[in-house]
Amino acid sequence: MKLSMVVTAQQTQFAAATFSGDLHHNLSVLKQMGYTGAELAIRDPKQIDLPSLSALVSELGLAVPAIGTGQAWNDEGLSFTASDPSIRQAAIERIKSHLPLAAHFDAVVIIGLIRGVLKPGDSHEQAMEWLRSALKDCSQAAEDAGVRLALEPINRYETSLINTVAQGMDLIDAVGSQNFGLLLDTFHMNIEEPIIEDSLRLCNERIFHFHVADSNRWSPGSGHLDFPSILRTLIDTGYSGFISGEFLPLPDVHTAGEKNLAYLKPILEDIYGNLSG
Ligand code: LER
Ligand code: MN
Repeated sequence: MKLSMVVTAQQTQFAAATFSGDLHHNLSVLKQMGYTGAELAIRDPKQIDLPSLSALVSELGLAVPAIGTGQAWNDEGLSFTASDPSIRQAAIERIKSHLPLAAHFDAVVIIGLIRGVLKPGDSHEQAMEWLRSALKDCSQAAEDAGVRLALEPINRYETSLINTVAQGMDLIDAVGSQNFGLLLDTFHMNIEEPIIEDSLRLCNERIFHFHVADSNRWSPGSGHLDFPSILRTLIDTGYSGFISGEFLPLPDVHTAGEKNLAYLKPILEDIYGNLSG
């Protein structure tokens, strides 16, 4: 079963970076729990020793389905839509610098908050133009590297740039690359999408990656989201990638990770059992 969790490879201020701290320890714990993948949040690939990371991941037999890049915004302020062109360019170069790592692991590269956050008075139209241009540039490089990019619609309290799946689909049309799709996150969808299942169907084969958290951003099963229905719809779209846990480490990281697995496994077994039966 393709279940993963977000693990941060470098220290960050992001609250829902579920596992942070010693990477070797965290990946081992994840494996022991029964996860088969680790989504790695990496602020700067330059500071990652690929041979040792690769050896660690293969020793544990874990897949790396996705690489999160949002820490470059959170911790360094890099953004595709900053008014300073040198910051925009640095953000583009940072995303491109993830491509060799992503190609190595066959992971998608996540475009989260590196798209930027508008300040009061900034022009939304101008920001969207910079965003489209950055994404075209990065998608071309991603195509050349054989890597897929997944932009995550993020709720309105974190950014005003691409909150919904429909806005994400418009961006996909504008960017015009087969290698550019979306990462959908049930926490954000619960805030922004009128009917989560309809939005999953709208995105369909452009769902490149999937984050799960419940309505309160605790692990699935802790809030009011209808995961049996959401996951059935997701799998009906043909999605065969990882279902990646990105939730608050509450009441503690271990309990949250165990609860996620214990809650999702029977739901997925039921869905897959019905598909094959
Ligand atoms: C990252 O995947 C995410 O969901 C955002 O909330 C980051 O700010
Ligand atoms: Mn997310």
